[in-house]
Amino acid sequence: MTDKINELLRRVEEFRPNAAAEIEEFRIRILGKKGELNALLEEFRTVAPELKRELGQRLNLLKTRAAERIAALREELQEAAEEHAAALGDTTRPGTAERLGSRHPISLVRNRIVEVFSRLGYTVADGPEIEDDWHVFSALNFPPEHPARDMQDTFFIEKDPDILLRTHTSSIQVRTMERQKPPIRVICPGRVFRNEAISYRAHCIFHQIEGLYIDEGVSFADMKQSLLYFAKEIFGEQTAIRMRPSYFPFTEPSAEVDVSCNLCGGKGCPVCKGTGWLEIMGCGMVDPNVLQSCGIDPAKYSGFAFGMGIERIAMLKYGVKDLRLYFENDVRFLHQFDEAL
Ligand code: 2NM
Repeated sequence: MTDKINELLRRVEEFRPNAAAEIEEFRIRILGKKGELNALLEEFRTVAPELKRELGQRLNLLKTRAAERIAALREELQEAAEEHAAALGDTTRPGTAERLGSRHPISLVRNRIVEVFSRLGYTVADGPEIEDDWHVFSALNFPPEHPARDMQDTFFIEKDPDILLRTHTSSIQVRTMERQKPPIRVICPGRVFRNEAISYRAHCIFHQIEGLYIDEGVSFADMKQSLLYFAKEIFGEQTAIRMRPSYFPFTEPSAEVDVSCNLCGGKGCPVCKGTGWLEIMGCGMVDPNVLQSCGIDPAKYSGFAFGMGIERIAMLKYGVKDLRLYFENDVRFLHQFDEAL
């Protein structure tokens, strides 16, 4: 019997629980009504009287030790759990909300323009930012001595043959015409690069969006109506447009498009410099030389094209006064456009 008591005492001392449930299980097994201690007490009744004193003391010791050990283990486990919880913090508390990012105003305006033209059946085309002379200048009817081909205006990467950063997204349209048969209706957004001194109204990198529509019998009137629809969608239903004669190497005839000034309703104000009109884009009928260069028969097909600076449209829409803000990515500037458009 002494051996049994010692053995049980050893198990009590060596017990290492991992969870509260294991302690309770252990307690029931040892100290419970049908537990091992009670089994020993039962046996105790049958031992010889001369052994009772000694064994009784041992059994009492076992009982106290077991109770103490179980209480201590419970406390230990509880403390460990509290420490863990303190390290985690209160996991039931609502978290602090992270401020979401927002779309860049240039992306917002680009998406909006693309959406308007997609309703007119245009699809988006893309092309490389690093281009060759053909797709940026020659195919677009730029004469060999045109100033845009100068180092002053264009970033050249290699000379002979000329490899350069595109100065307009028209190069995408040249690639589209070379690849696709009419009818063609594409809208081409992208970054363009010009060697210019940076100021509040000029940057060496900016964003353009150009459109091109080629089919049999496309007229200047089609262009005017499409651009009027566009202007109303972007600047509001009350918007009027006017066209002024202009010149581009790739279109003939060419025009600048103005929209009526929304701020003064056309009466004249500081934003429109008293004219009542704001310039938003250039446009024109694609020059037959360009169609020819791109493998499209100018005797059969005609088309119009237009191009605008996304920064400029965004400035007019949001009243941004300094172009450089678009490139600094100051979140205080960017977050103003969270819910815009
Ligand atoms: C503009 C103004 C007028 C234009 C022309 C072409 C192409 F490739 F068809 F010849 N693409 N874009 C164009 C015409 C661009 O931007 C102010």
